[in-house]
Amino acid sequence: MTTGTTPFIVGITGGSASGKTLFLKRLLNSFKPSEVCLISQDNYYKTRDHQPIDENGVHNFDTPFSIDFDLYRNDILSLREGNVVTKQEYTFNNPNVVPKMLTYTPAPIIIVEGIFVFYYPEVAKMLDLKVFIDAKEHIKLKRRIVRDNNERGYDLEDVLYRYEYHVMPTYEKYIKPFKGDADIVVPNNQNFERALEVLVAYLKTKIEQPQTV
Ligand code: UZR
Ligand code: MG
Repeated sequence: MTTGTTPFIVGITGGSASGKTLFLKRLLNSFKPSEVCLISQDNYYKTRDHQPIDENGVHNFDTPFSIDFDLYRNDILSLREGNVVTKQEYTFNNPNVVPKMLTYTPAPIIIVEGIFVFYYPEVAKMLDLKVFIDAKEHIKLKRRIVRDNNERGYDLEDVLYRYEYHVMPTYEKYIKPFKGDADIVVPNNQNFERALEVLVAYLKTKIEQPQTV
């Protein structure tokens, strides 16, 4: 399919549990489904047997090697070229969740979200706008404990170990250094309402005046 216009690509990153998913859920609610397509890096984790293992024998999902980056980049490119892309959902190894098939449909706005989207140069260079969601460490940890227990079925000991040995070092090494590349930094310690309003208004202008190829 050729649309004659090229989509506007927004990259959204930030530390784990900074509020990316919630921010995006709210953002998507402000558009028609045909206007925005979200392609999340979370669905591109390699299977458990291909994950790096740390010195204590625990799987480390927090390295850029944990992601099938080639597939992620190719799917973004394909979507940008106007193709429909399908992908099986990643369920975070939660045995209580049956994976769904996801369909990504080309749209004037494509949102690329995940902890490494500014880090991977081939993804970063495709981004027309870079947004960094920022939150204090203790707030991210609090959110992560609640989320990992409710949505991903992990116990507290597991969450605290991963946070200290995988999540925090990854934030320092692969996420925080790219904060300076962001066009917009959204502080999300309490709420992001105003920032969301500003971003939605800006993105609406991109739908009204699509970029020509
Ligand atoms: P967000 N992750 C899991 O918890 N389980 C998996 O099977 C795969 C990934 C976590 C990952 C990372 N690390 O911190 C987080 N760990 O998902 C990224 N441990 O997702 O940005 O939504 O927090
Ligand atoms: Mg998320």
